[in-house]
Amino acid sequence: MNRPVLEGVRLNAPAYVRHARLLSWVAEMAALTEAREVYWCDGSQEEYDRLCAQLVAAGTMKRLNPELRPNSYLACSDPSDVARVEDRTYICSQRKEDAGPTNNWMAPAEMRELLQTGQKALFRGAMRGRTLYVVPFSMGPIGSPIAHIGVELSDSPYVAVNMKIMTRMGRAVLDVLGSDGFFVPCIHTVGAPLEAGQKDAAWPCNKTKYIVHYPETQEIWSYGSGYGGNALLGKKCFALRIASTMGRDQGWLAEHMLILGVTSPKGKKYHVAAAFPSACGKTNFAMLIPPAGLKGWKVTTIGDDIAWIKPHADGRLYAINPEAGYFGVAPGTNHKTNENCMASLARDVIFTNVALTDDGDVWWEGMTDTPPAHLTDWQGKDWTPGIAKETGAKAAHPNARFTVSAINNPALDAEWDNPNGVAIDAFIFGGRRSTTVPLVTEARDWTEGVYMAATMGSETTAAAAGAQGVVRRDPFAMLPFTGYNMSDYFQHWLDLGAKLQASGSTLPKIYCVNWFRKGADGKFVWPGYGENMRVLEWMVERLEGTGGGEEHVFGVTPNYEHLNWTGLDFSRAQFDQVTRIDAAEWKAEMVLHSELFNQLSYHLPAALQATKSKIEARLAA
Ligand code: SAT
Ligand code: MN
Repeated sequence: MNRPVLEGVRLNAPAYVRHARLLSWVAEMAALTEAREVYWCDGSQEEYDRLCAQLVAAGTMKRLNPELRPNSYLACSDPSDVARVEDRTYICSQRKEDAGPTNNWMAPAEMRELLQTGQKALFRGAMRGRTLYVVPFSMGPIGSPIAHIGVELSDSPYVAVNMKIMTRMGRAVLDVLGSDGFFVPCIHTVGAPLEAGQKDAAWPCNKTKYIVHYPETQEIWSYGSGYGGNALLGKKCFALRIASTMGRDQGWLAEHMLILGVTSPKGKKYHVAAAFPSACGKTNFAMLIPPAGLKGWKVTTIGDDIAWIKPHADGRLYAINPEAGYFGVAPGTNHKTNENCMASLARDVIFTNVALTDDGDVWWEGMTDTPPAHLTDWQGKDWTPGIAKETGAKAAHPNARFTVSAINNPALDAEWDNPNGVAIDAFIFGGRRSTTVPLVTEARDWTEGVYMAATMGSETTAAAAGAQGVVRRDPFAMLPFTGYNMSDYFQHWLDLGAKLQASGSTLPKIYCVNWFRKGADGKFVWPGYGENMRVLEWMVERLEGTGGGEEHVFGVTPNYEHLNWTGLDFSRAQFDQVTRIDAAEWKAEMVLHSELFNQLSYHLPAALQATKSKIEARLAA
């Protein structure tokens, strides 16, 4: 085979790389970005340790005290680069209508000119003075019929080590890829070329940022950020935005969902996939420990953020977690809210933007009731409870994260790595709403469930740059992640349901939940966390046909008697606070549904309009 040669740069491809298109693409990108050298990641532990040591030497990461937090690191980002940048995220389809009104769009040719082909294209020379890391990764168990392969080229070693934890990464992937397998090319640069003699920043990045997807050619181009979903391109960019378009074309679903196993005291196991927006407790729900009063129930984790779901020959929907690790929100995580998560974080973790204790461990808001007397905050400044009281300064950034392998999780489901996935029995959709939306509602049918998911609203969080706590519509918790027209995405869900139903299979039940209703005192009424098991138990009873419920304007909700209250002091009045359906609130809510449907009028499925009219008629009656 002819191996491409670059002028001045050796491609350095190991002999096991046999894929001609991959080799020529790497050569082309190395030439465009003028990378100093090319390094192919093999995914070994030795490589991970070496790159981490290099990041420590460069000042990007600190090694934590090995006695307190073995094999763990703290990275602190540039204060301007702390979350996903939705306003800099683009879907560049040929037709604007195919990106739809919820995505930023630019014509592919125009975007390519800006990033790639123009005289002043941003990627030209963007990696000067840096190493280009070739990161081959599999989303899903290597070789699984539900999995897909990507290759990320990045000038960030921080990205390379995070990808090692978050995906199945390295040589084994190239072995599956062979000489002509399909992969999604993902190119990422922090956009901070180094001139000869220039000292590097601890967290290089660029004020200008572009997170770009070309759905038709299935490419990802990311410029200027080193953080999270902007830079770890297997996650939101591939596993949601590009994969959702693959799913539309191939008849499957790529969803912003955790997957959990729930086993009843009788030993019967169900699988639930649940969609919540970023930073609304997906990781906590996926690792839930049932309260003492609900003895015999067990929850196990398959995934905490993303589900790829494909119809199986048996007529059911099977899901895999395409990821191999968790990139979760640290603040608020503690032994009470998520014991399994705390255990997962005992070792082998990369923390980003949490605070450093004086003895070389980590701390974040909510980890302990009493904060340490002194910390170094995520920006490297002195922090004390006194300073915090005076200035409101947070020790950890609200979107501080941990990166940790799934195998550290004591509640990991035995099937988590099963290449065939697990059969889904129920879907849950949930937003963060202080008012209006009841604790739990069951959809009467698939269409009503799709309507609930499509019209879901949620208060914004620190996971995305911008204002926080504002209610916005977040259909299917996919607003920032659907790689095509949102109305076409709704239609895809309806079509898939109709197809499965026509084949005679029982569709998963669909539920809408809200853990976040607040009382007049501004405090959450529902205790949440492990107590959410009570709602899960009710769902399982509904699946088994034994659970009670009462029909109302938009679905079925349990009465106080229908939930198991053993071991929890939760009064009828409190239950009423979290389940009450207030007609005036719902009339106002329906106005917001109308606004959404107006925005999405192009290709909006008629079945959803019809469902809306029915709800409005019931509300008016
Ligand atoms: O930064 S990420 O996009 O990976 C996290 C999130 O927003 O869910
Ligand atoms: Mn997420």
